[in-house]
Amino acid sequence: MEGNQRSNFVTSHSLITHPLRKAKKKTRIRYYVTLEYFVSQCPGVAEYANARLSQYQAMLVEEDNTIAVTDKNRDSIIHSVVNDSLRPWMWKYRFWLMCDIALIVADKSTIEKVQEDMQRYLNKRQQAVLGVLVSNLFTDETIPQRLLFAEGLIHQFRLNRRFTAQQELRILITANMSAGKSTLINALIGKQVARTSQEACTANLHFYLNKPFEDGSVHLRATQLNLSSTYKDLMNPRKIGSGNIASHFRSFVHSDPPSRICLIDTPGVNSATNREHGILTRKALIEEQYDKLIYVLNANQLGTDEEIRYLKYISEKVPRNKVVFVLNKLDDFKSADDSITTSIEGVKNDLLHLGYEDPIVYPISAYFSLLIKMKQNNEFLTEDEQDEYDYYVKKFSRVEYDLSVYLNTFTVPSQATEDEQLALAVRCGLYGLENILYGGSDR
Ligand SMILES: Nc1nc2c(ncn2[C@@H]2O[C@H](COP(=O)(O)OP(=O)(O)OP(=O)(O)O)[C@@H](O)[C@H]2O)c(=O)[nH]1
Ligand SMILES: [Mg+2]
Repeated sequence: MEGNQRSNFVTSHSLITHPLRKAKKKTRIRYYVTLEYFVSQCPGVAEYANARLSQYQAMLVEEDNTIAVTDKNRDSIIHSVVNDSLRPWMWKYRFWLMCDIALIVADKSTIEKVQEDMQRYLNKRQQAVLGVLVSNLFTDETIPQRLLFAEGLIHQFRLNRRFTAQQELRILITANMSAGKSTLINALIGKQVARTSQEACTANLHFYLNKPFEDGSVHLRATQLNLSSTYKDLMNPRKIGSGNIASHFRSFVHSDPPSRICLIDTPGVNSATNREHGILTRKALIEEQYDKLIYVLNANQLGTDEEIRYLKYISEKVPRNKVVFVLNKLDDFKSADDSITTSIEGVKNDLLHLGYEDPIVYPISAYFSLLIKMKQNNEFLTEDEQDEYDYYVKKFSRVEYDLSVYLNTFTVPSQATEDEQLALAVRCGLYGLENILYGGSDR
């Protein structure tokens, strides 16, 4: 996916509070027909615009209720929505319509072209006010009083615009099998979007992209575009292939606008039965573009030959300042048998031997991190997940499991005293990692 197509793929768009929901059925149908007409007139309207139109269609038109549009009646239908002299109280519709078109096509010159098309139906004074709306979409100034009735849609457009104007921060995640790469991706996103398993699991590259705000939908671009993919779709490797998945990332580190991020999940490199996994990931390390690489170490399997070999490979192939080392699964440690300090020091020692100067190792529990975010967002937890969550809350309240003490890269946010989930995110290592990845002072 390139350019515009990629930007459209990561835009958020919520129709839940759309003003037309309250309109009469006949009006909704006419509105949809008009929307479809203007969008279809745009050059290069692609799969994305059509997928969005289907969502509008689902909201506005009941299945058995479409009007046959002909060259004869089209103009009068458009007129009735854009400027109906018999129903002057409907003047707001053309503004909502313009916002909807802008949200779908996004591109400035295309929006201006639609504006020109629409002006044919308006007098000079009406044209001027429409112009105020269009220019308002492209600023961040206070919305004028007379356009406040379209505030929700204008706001969505502006958020998308500011979000997509940013450069994408690309982060590739790599490790041996089952270190918790996909779980860490779920933790960073705060949702179960990547498939995880105790067995060799991720078999392809998967690209997870942030969206500017939560609109409740996960976009999947595999062989086809799907703007409302389900959990079942996402867990089906055949459906995903080497796909792109876009969803709003729930993060403890906020910026305005939220960072435009792409997390690249890769297969584990040491599978003996699936040697192609290692080949694929090594190829991606060379060919993909990324700003940072997260190397995940499984704290339960440290210092194996396979680990040292892969660390050496990374140290030779990837610029050192790009690599962030994460020590995962620390929730599994038992304070009587295992020492977090010794494990971190052991990893640091290996890294020093490979030539990394003063390496930082981020200790974490990716699994608990995910549960924290799910809980924070009132998501359903299974009985097992709820039990594990309760157990980890207790465990991580103990002083020896406060993973934030191993880092001096950030200061604990003051809100953590009142916000239980934020405090837990700090203690389980998630906050420190998010901070260094996309909020930290080194960016
Ligand atoms: N206890 C614990 N288990 C974890 C953690 N992170 C991952 N796991 C478990 O480890 C197993 C492997 O996790 P995945 O996220 O699928 O690992 P992966 O690195 O993506 O594996 P591949 O894609 O096969 O290379 C799963 O059973 C996870 O539930 C963690 O922080 N704590
Ligand atoms: Mg995986």
